Amino acid sequence: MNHRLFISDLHLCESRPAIIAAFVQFLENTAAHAEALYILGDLFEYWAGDDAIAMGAHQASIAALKKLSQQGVNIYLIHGNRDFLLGDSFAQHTGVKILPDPSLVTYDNKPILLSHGDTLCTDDIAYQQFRSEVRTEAWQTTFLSQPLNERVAYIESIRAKSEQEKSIKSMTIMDVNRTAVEQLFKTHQFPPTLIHGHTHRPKQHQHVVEGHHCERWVLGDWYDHGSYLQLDENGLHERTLA
Ligand code: LP5
Ligand code: MN
Repeated sequence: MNHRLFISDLHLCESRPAIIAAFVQFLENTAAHAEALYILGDLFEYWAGDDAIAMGAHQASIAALKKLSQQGVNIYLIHGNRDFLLGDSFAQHTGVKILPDPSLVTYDNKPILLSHGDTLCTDDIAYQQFRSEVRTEAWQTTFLSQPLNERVAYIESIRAKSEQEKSIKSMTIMDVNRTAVEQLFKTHQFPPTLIHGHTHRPKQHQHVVEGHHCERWVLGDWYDHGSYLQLDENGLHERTLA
């Protein structure tokens, strides 16, 4: 069976050229041999709108995504809290298919639930309030009607505010809430596997939800090195890039 790959939280930005190079290499050397690549959010440090494609800051990554999809690899993306403005133009330009959060897919006749993971951090009340505001169509239409440089400046100010607030939030508040995770498993008829990112705390967790054994795999970020999960006929495997 053809294998599939899962990544998240790369936070690609011009100031970290090594990670951009690692991502391009990963697409060319690793993802090119897969049947599908799932990007579970926060591919970019931030995405201010699809008109950023023309600005060229992410030229190498975008070209590599386009090449990979043209080679026949299915690329799927779930929005992260940093790049939820990735839209139809980005999808058309790259061939990436944007999936809703959460999405249920099947592999080897088994369901696998995919999410960015931020919706599970329900103890982070300030973040959830911020999230529900910026995810409305009205807010996004107003935001996207501003010039790109103003949007970028606004995002920089939110980033500063977010970093300041994160420094005083506990690690527990910023992790997923167990009840929210169990509710998600229940809503989707207890799939044996959930894969998500966002917390940057790569680990495999076991949950028993109403008697059902459910595994939760948390993806790692790409700050120090790249990492991904590979799914094949033998199950999920953690892989690290040199
Ligand atoms: O991303 P990460 O892991 O560092 O932190 C997240 C939460 N923070 C965010 C904010 C993003 O990092 C920055 C914005 C991304 C760009 C989006 C592009 C679209 C435009 C949006 C512009 C409004 O998501 C952080 C969580 C953390 O994950 C762990 O789960 O805690 O949440 C926060 O820290 C949010 C604060 O608690 C609330 C922020 C309120 C901002 C209020 C606006 C103030 C206006 C000031 C500017 C004039
Ligand atoms: Mn995130």
